[in-house]
Amino acid sequence: MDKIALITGITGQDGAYLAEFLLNKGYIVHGIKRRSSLINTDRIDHLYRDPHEPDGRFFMHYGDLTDSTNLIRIIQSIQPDEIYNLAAQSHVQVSFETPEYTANADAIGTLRLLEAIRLLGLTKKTRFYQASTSELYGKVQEIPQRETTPFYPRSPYAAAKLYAYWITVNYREAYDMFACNGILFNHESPIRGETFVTRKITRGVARIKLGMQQKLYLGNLDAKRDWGFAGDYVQAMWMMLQQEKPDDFVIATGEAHSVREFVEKAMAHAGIEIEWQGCGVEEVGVDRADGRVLVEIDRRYFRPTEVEFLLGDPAKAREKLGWAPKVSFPELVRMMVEEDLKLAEQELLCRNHGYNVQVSHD
Ligand code: NDP
Ligand code: GDR
Repeated sequence: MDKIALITGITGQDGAYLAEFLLNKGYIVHGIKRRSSLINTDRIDHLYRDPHEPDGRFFMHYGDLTDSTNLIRIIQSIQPDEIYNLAAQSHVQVSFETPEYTANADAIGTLRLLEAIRLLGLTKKTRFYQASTSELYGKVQEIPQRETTPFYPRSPYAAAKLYAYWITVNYREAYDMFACNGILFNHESPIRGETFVTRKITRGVARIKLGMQQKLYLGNLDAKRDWGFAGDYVQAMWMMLQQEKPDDFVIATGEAHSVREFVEKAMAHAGIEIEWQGCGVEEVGVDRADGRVLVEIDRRYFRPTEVEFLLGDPAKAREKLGWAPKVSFPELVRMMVEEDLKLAEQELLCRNHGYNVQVSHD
């Protein structure tokens, strides 16, 4: 019998990569998507087949992590072998503006899924993956961060994910469930949400290069992150659920770079060399060739409490799962810039023919 997986957050970056990965492994994949006034399935449309065709292996269900009865009904009808809980209000800065909703979806949403598994008598059948995060480490306690590093969340998002982390551990211990936390460090791709810093930069660089945008406005350039490629990271999620025993794993590259370095590399891939002038919020990134200001600081993008430095130690994942990242930092930046250059060219073409393309204002 083919395995059945349920992915929450299937319309997001990781959901799209994971769905493709599992379909290629022969799984039947079900996903939960939210109702929205505009179509929100761009990232997975290429996987979707007309439901009228026979032998469908990919199914979508309307649902929401804030709606218990909906989750229970979906899980009851699917009887999944594996659930990947990727759905979340995943933007750290937005969580300061919507803390209650973030807690509801990210913390209690996880509890709702675990309870659904328990209520439906699926604790022995259904394996559970929780999308935990390096944001749990927050204020630096130890470098690099590993599974044993103490947590110190620095945002409503991270505090909600802390609850989700521990409730997953608790259900594993209390009910003997196969439930795992993947403590994933930042992972990016050409389909990364446009308001996360990497994609904002690569998209901005591409548009500056093609003369469609003057400047890039950013916040803290000195924050450091351990950035990997999302395609590599979804494989680790699956590997965790194939182990003999459930456990928690850090997934990271073991290499950290600053936002500033990301900007420099992305610009360089587009053939622009920048130098930094001034300091603090007055600092600017200037095109060496013609002195144009291409990067400016905007206070709006500073967070009330910042996470300055995340660097993961993936040794346990390497040893126990046999997992290692394949895409390096320069390859990741290049891949994202190249894809955004292609998109910007398409957008320019549309614009020149009188069509408007939707853009983010963050
Ligand atoms: P995205 O923001 O790209 O995707 C989030 C997904 O969750 C979307 O499909 C979104 O739907 C859905 N969603 C949001 N709220 C709800 C809700 N209330 N009910 C149902 N679905 C909802 O995130 P990523 O793919 O980048 O991340 C996946 C998970 O991994 C998240 O939980 C994130 O917090 C976590 N994580 C991500 C890391 C990263 O670097 N990417 C690192 C560590 C953890 P819609 O499309 O309709 O908005
Ligand atoms: P993060 O990702 O908060 O690490 O959460 P994000 O890309 O939003 O920020 C990374 C760092 O860049 C700094 N920064 C900016 N960030 C944004 N978004 N926009 C800016 O203009 C900007 N300028 C500087 C930030 O201050 C921060 O230090 C991501 C999400 O995917 C979470 O869901 C996930 O849990 C963690 O990664 C691991």
